[in-house]
Amino acid sequence: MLRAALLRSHIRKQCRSYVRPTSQVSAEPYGHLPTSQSPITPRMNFINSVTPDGTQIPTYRVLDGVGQLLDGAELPELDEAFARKIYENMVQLPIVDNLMNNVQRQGKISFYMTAHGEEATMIGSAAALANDDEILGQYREMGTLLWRGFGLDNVMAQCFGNHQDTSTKGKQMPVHFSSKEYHFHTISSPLATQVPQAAGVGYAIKRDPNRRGKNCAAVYFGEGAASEGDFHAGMLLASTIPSPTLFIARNNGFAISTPASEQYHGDGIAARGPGYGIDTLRVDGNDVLAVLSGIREARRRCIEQGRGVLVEAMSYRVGHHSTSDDSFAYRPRQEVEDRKRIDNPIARYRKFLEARKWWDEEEEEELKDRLKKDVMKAFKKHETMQRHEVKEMFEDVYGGEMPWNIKEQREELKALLKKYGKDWEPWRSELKKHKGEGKELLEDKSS
Ligand SMILES: Cc1ncc(C[n+]2csc(CCOP(=O)(O)OP(=O)(O)O)c2C)c(N)n1
Ligand SMILES: [Mg+2]
Repeated sequence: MLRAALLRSHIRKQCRSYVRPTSQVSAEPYGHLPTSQSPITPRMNFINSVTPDGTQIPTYRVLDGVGQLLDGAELPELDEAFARKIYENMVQLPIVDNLMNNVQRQGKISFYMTAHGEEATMIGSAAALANDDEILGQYREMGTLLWRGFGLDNVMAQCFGNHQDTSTKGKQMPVHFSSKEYHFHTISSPLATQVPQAAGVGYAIKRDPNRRGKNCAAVYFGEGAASEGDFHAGMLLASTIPSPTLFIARNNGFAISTPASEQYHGDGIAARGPGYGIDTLRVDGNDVLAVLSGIREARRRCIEQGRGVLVEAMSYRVGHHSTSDDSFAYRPRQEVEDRKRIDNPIARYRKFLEARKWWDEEEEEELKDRLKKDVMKAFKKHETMQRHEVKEMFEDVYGGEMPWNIKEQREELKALLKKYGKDWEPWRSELKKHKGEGKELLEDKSS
């Protein structure tokens, strides 16, 4: 009884402290609620990025479909040598891609992915970044590495996984590059894992007095990957713990067979930036000068404000998703043929260069000839090159000392090599492909 009375008295006191006499209530109809600066309004106003009249976030463009400057557009700062370097890199990409695609078809490598249709997005963005900005790619961004001077030898060595693959030592699938030297973080196939990691890398840059205000972390991801929770985790992280993280969404219209229209109902990926308080721009990903200008400005903001910026580059994936895909099973061949012609990123930029007398037909032929020869030469050199020593398989799986389970696997393979290595033909021929032919593992006394 006593406890119930005490409780009633406690509740009465609490109520008195909350409920004010009406004379003390403010007559101010507007103002702000304590946790927001949102203005008060008597009108009920639902907002959406999908508007009744279909208005969408505009797409920034500099060149029209035939390479002429758009009315009111400003050219990015660009001298002839730089403009030509951009073009040469754009032309190189499909030459490498076509060859490697065929090489995969011949069974010489296990897998390949092209950047067909996204040459302007890749090269324009790479050209806008500093070469020591950190890149966290999804898998289609080989062009950014080539821009930085990674070179065809390294590309071939990685794709063939041979003993010159210093990038991933034959441990990764083709095109899953990694390079400390070129500030390119290791590609991992699980989608969007690179996005929160990039916000972390951006934060690390911000904490480093030698890099703060100088570099950013640039993360590439597809519009499909942006459906992953990791995309939102990364955006939120860069928004609440600000860091110079440049989010580059490559909206190429497809996530394998799923069209972008089935990935989101809102206005693309760009519509999500303002939700995180992140400066956002949508660019024409087929217009290399728009990408160059857009990413340059995004990078400037990133570094100056120490905050995340989002750029959505709109393009069309002209190639199949990868060599494991046949896209004509889910999209009309004619659509692809049309998109190859309309707004073609390379042809459009070439027209711009020709109009300025920075390029001509003769140079075009000379360039294509040279690039094809270079690519073939690198391919021939690496095609038959031996792979890493078998022993290498167990090295560098983790940092530091080799853990017991890896040691156990190494011993198991040693035992199998002793048993079958010399006597069973499939093993004999497989071992010949490796430097040392497995002998180094048998001789290894480290365990
Ligand atoms: C977490 C996860 N789910 C599914 C996959 C299989 N997968 C690989 S690539 C891909 C499509 C990604 O599309 P997008 O992000 O738009 O990039 P794009 O290939 O168009 O460049 C899918 C579903 C995966 N690798 N990881
Ligand atoms: Mg996509």
